[in-house]
Amino acid sequence: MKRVIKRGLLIIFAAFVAVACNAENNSAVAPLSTIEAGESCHVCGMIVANFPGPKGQTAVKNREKTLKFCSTADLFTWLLQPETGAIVQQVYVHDMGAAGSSWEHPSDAHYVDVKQAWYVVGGDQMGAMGATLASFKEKGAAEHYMKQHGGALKGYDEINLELMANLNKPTAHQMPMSHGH
Ligand code: CU1
Ligand code: ZN
Repeated sequence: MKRVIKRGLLIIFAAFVAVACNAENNSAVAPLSTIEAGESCHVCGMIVANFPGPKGQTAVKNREKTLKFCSTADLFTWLLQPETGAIVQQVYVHDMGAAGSSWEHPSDAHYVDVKQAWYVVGGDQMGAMGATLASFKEKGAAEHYMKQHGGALKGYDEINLELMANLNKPTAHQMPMSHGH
């Protein structure tokens, strides 16, 4: 009997902590560690700092070094793998709406939690691996970007492996015209 009550209290406490953390996450964050000149992407091995567009970084269990990703595209490809869930801790993406950020040089001082960010998918600006997800802390900044660069607004929960697989597929209007003989 006593044990049941204890467990009930624990669950309530855990729920409370989860809510409190969520509220705190709803703001820009500093990087876990800044992107160093020669650092390579955990997925593809490209030098992260050499490419335009938003990048990602993550802390994983039992590993001292922060993993870096050349693009939000590579970050999500890694993040959405079933085995990643067991080891992943904090995951941050660049806030492309931050002051001092440009597509060519996102500010490495301004990140946002991957689950709190807004994403523009299918815009006309390319990241390190081609089509990518433009990440923003503010929904308004994402909408503003969308007006200039096209694409669709997505929340974290809408990004899945199917969306990632279709990222670099040409849409109908980009397909080369077929010339009949
Ligand atoms: Cu790459
Ligand atoms: Zn990469």
